[in-house]
Amino acid sequence: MNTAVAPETEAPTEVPAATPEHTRTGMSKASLKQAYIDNLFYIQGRFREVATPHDLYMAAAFTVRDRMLDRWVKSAQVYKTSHARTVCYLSAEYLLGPHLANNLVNLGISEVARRAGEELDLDFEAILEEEEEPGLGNGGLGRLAACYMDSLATVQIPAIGYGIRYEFGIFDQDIQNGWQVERSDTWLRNGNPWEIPRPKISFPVRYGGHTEHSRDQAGRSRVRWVADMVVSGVAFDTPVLGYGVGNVNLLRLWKAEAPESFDFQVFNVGDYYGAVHAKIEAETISKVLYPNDEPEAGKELRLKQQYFFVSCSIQDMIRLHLNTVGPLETFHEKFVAQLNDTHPAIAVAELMRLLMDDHAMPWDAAWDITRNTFCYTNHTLLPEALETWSVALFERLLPRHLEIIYEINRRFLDTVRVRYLGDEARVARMSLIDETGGRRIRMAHLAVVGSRAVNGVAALHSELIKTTILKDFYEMSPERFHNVTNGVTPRRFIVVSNPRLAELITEFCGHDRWIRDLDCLRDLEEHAEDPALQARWREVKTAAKQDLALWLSQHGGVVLDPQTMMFDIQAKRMHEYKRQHLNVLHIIRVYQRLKQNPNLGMVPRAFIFGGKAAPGYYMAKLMIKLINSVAEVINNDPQVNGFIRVAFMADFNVKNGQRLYPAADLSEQISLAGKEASGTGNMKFSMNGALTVGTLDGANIEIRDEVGAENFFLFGMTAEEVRRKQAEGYRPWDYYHGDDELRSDIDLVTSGLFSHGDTNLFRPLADHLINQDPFMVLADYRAYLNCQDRISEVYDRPAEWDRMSILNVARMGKFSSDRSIRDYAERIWGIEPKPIGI
Ligand code: NBG
Repeated sequence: MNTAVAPETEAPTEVPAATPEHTRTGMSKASLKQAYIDNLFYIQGRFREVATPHDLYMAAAFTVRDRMLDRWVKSAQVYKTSHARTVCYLSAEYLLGPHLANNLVNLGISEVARRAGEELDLDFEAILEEEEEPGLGNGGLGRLAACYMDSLATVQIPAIGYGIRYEFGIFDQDIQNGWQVERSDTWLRNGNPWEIPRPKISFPVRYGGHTEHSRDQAGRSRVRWVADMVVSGVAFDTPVLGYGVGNVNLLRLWKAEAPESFDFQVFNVGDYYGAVHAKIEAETISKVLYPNDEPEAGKELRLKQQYFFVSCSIQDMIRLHLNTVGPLETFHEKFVAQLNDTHPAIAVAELMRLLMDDHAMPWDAAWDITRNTFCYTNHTLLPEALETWSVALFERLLPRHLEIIYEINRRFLDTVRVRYLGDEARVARMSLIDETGGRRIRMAHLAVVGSRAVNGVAALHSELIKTTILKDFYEMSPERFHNVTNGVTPRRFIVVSNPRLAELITEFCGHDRWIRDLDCLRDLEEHAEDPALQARWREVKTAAKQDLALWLSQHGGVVLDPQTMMFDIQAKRMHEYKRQHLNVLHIIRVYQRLKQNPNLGMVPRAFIFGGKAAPGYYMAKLMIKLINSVAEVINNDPQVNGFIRVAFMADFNVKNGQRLYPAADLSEQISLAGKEASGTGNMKFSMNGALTVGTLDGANIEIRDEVGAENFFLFGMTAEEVRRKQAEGYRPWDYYHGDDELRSDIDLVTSGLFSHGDTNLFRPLADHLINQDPFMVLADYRAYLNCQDRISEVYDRPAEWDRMSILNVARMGKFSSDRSIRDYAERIWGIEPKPIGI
């Protein structure tokens, strides 16, 4: 139920307000102009004449933020006085993307602000470009958290997002000589106008030391943790406004600081540098985001980070609860805490510790509350991504938590033994401690045992969880397992990034109605065959392709023809399971065909890539080099470059993603079936009218179900076929020798053609494919090529392509993150919307 009014329709007009507006809250053009000039002067301390582009941006940001604060305070008041049940989203990552344009849309003042800007003679686009995005996440998981924050506010669910205020987010990627080069991301260097520091909201977080067990006067056993390091977590708050509503939720990120600026005891005996060192060590904790896909070594700091933000967040929740409704016995009625993957799983032990050690609650009562507070989302089946921590490290860093985990495990395994008499193999499999090899704590098991609900992120993935990694747990309590298919926010990924498409859709789907209820896109369906709509649809796509082509030519120098070329895009993290190399093999095949037959009539294509590789992931970095090397040869070969070109967009992030999604004709979603938990880029592309070439993996399956099999280019093995082939013993060698074209494509990679004669450079990649090929590129190669040929044929029939593209958009309603959040709220959290009007 949405009680709010449509923001753009109700947006303030230029009619003077009946009562004088406050410059900090007024929504008329006049108020916005005045506010902007005031902010430039009183906050940035600048006259217009000497203002830098950054000053101009800051003034715009503060003008928008002021208008959010008004609603924020109101939301907080309503939530507090009504004792609203609240969801706390615990996530180590938030890949937020730029705030300004999104907040303008959600406030409903994009247009009036643009006009105000024009009258002040400001370059609106340049101001938007000036914003440095907070890249506090690696990829899909972090971006999902950001989409969910937007939707929580929009569907009016009281929520707090808790995380870490990394000083350095995901690294910036440069391409030098075809290789990825990482640069540190200094996103805070010019200040962050969207956050409000809360120095008084701070909590101690302890590490190391030992525990002391005793009995209190009542004879109850008590534990005291004597730590040997304490840091302080300080809150930095960012308001998150919903679309067209008064609800503003809170994103609270923690920064690590030394508890006091000097340790005077140390200082007094003269160890000044030692004292400063302790401060530096404390601040290191929230310094930098860890890239994923990194080898395990030396990740002590990562565990420190996880515990740091979890401890601050749980202490904060307890404080909030005691300040309002109290008593702690009803904690789980006030809060539900969603664990975004296992990164915050230590929360289970931390809540137990706080309830028992600090608040003297007995085990059973504490466990009841804990078990009823947490829910866990799994985001991957890849074994190397399932977190475990060595017991030795835990013992050193979190000795009290290790005791609690042992006790949780002891009690849990007792129930397993009672249920499955004599099945010790099962007990070993389900244990929170992996005893094979060095002893390690299985964080996924901790998360499952400590949660009331467990979910995967797409239908297939949720099924696979039940039959593979969490099979034993599913057998024991099937009622706790759910699926919530991921979604993405249409505000950022259509309205902000593709305004032309948004305008066109609005003509057919009701003024702004579709932006809050994406199912309304269905109204497009009946017009899918209409040549007039198709023509306009094509114009919108071509204009977006022109924008991208222009941007790419200015940033990297590749020239693409948006009029004649199909834009075929694969943009996501670089990973072997995502199979960017399968895409490259197709490019090489087309290249060879063109070389053999220069008069080959073919649909011209621009192959566009974007994506970062983890700094320590050699094979992924080699794939980037290969793409750029193939690009160099093809783009400089006049025999083929009229038909095909290859571009690698450096530094794929949210901002750059917003340039790609609108411009794609074809979206590459070609992971090996069973490996991509969901994918969310697949949704962003499709929502912007790209057709998908994809495997039956993750959310691709559901996208295909929604848009119709005839509007989706499917190829490749199913997850079940993959499983069977692996069980039979997969031999990539046979494919290599059994297919002349495949062999010649792989051989070309190592021929030296793409590496200035160096036949060794790409050898590891080719050898790995021929001998191991863990992600079965060779097994799917032929099917992929055939599918690509079909795609070219259809692209040659514009009316057909346009119809399919319109139908893709029309049927994407399910993939709004608003739907995902409603699913969580109804089926998992049991939380009602708390509407706040404007
Ligand atoms: C990723 C999956 C994606 C999925 C996102 C969001 C991790 C651990 N998992 O397929 O690989 O879309 O999570 O759920 O980053």
